[in-house]
Amino acid sequence: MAEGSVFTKIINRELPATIAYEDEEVIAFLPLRKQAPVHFLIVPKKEIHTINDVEEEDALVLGKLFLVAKKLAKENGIFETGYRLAMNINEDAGQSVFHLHMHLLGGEKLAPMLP
Ligand code: DGP
Repeated sequence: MAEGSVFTKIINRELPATIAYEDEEVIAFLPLRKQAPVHFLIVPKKEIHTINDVEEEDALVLGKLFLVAKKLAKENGIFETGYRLAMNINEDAGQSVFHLHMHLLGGEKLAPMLP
């Protein structure tokens, strides 16, 4: 897949987004359409397409996604009440942007994953 996912365009400021966090390796921003009152996308700047493509060298940045999630959960008042971290991988999971990302969802009672 060629470089230049929609998220890379956000990182490069070629597309607008509401950015909530950024450092050298990770960016977090609001999705186009929220699926919960609190919803962020937490994205490694390196254009890794899916979890299937991660390498040993990506371990640190993957860990950092969780640290950013925790920080955003705290800042958005859902640290104690609870939240969900989710990644969709490939077609059956409904992945639509092939630049690895973690969804942080919360701010309401989320639908159980095992009803
Ligand atoms: P997924 O289905 O897991 O691949 O999630 C893709 C997410 O990306 C979804 O929340 C919608 C969001 N998204 C897609 N295109 C854009 C965009 O151009 N800007 C922003 N901010 N979010 C986008």
